[in-house]
Amino acid sequence: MSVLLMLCVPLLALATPGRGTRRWEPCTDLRPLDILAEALPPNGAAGGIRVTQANGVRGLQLSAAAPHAMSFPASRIFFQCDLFPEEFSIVITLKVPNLPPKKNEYLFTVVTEESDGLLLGLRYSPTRLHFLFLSQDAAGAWQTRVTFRSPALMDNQWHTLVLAVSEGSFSLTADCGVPADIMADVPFPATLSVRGARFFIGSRKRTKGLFTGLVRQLVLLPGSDATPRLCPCRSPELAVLSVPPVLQGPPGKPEDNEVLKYPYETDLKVTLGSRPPCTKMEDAQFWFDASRKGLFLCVDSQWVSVLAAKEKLDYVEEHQSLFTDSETLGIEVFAIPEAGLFVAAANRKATSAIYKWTDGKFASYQNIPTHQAQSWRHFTIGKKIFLAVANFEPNEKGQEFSVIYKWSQRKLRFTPYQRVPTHSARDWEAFEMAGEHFLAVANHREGDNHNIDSVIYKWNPRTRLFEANQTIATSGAYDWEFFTVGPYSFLAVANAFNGTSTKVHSHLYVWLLGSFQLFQAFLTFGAADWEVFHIGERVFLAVANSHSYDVEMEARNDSYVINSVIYELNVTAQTFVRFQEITTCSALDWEFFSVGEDYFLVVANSFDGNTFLVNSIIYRWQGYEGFVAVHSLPTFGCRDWETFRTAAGSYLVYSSAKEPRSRVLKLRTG
Ligand SMILES: [Ca+2]
Ligand SMILES: [Ca+2]
Ligand SMILES: [Ca+2]
Repeated sequence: MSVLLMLCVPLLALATPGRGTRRWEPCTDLRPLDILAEALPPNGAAGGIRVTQANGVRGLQLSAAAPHAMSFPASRIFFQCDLFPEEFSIVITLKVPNLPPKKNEYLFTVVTEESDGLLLGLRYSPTRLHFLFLSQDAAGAWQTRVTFRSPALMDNQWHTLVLAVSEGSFSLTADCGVPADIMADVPFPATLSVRGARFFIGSRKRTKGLFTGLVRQLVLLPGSDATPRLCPCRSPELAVLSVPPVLQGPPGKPEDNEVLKYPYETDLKVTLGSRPPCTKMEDAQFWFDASRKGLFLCVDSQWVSVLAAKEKLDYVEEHQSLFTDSETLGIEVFAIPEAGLFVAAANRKATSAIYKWTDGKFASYQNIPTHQAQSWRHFTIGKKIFLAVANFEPNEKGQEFSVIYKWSQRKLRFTPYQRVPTHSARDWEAFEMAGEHFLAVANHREGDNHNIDSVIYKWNPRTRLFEANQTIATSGAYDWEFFTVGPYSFLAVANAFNGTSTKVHSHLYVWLLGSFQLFQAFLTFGAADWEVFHIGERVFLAVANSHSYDVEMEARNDSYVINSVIYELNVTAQTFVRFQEITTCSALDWEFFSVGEDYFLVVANSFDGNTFLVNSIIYRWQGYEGFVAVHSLPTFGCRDWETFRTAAGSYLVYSSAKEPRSRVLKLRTG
């Protein structure tokens, strides 16, 4: 692989599954996969599964259930292909029974349906913990066993174990303690197929070896070690990566699951109202904070949140999971008079989709063939309504172009209007100056060359087509942003990469004497987005820095966690000056919005160097203090934020470049 491509991979990992680059295709989602939740029968149809409470914490008691009751086909989570990840971790929270020393019980297994062969599994005995897997060599298939001396689990308490596997290295951590590491002669196989296999929770498909304790958490995290996500932790024996809702909720609300009714082991004490005392007396008691929809557990004289996910939805609430055909890069929300409100999603695969707001949700409206679409831009010229897509890849015939679509009043659909030759287009910006209409395209690269021209097109009212008007040299251009200040028109470009470094200047141009001329240069780091906004008389320009990389420097793991910068226009000095720096995790978008009299910025944090599961942050304008973080939202490969308003309220929507699901969030106001 050329040096150039190696450089491109980290930078473009999220936004561009680029051609020619080596790409690892995971078979599953790369986020924590809640195996326990997956196995729970949706309607509690299977008998014998009981939710039981022990030491004030809920778990599942499976020993009265048939092994099949807690199983599901592997294909449900291995939906892309069927290879078990070579590197992964398993998190399990359990309360083990008192067993005689030689008795063994299965915590979980993956078993082939046909031959009943065990592909992998975890087996517990009072003295040992065995991780079993099938390995193959020239001589045939072998069951391999990696054995840990059992951590002291038989104390009638809950414990959380993390087993992290990476080829020949196996590591077991109990309650965030010191890990026990084993280097095995036989590595975990790189190509363990789970085709036609099932996951069994608490069994090996048979009644023999059924787990008779309680299990509260069982999560598979493909691709990485979960320990740094869980530890350190205030109550490490209950460290949470993902726990099924039925084991979280406040009592009396068994999540509409009629069959899962529970004979409680102990009385569950839940206090309502404002923060009650939490001392030794209240240990292991719950407090349900109705105003914040949070459930807290009194542990060691401190209230510990046990419903963290819901508690975070205080500021915004999830409104819709918008499942898309493939991962989504840019999104564009727009309204068409008399037709309604729409969102256009730029999808990674062969088609992109437009959704219409129908009965308070986005519903599928139109599919449009695109070529690794990066973004959409809606604009109007007189009564004409357009939507332009930036295509990153050539079509099947090798022709590379982006397309402007026009809304047909007759068909109530967008139809192709004009093709424009582009080079790995990232973004379109539409704007109007003195009654004339312009479109600027961000050409990212041509082949391996990132230092190419981006083009500004002008609408010719006579031919009714866009024609090239000016070219501007750019370096891995990612985004254009147009704005005006008084009589002046500005156009900013985000330059992301020059072939050797992401540390390049992004430029701001001003319209003078019939063309855009350089106004100011900003040093940026893999700049992916410019966002302009006004607060009162003040004008701000925020850049999203996605990656710090230089061919001269070693690629450092933390180079995604860098500062993005907000600049403010100093009118006297006629220049933008640094106003505030905010640490971001491979930021790809800023979105400014206001609610009532408050101003907000939300950032799309996409990657921290290890995982795409990072929090995106909402900042509130606090005048003198600048922007202050007020809310963090767990997002996965977050790519683009948009805001919109309907009669029912204000919403945020964000796309994920890593899973085929965008999310619509409703802002809680008042
Ligand atoms: Ca733009
Ligand atoms: Ca933006
Ligand atoms: Ca945006």
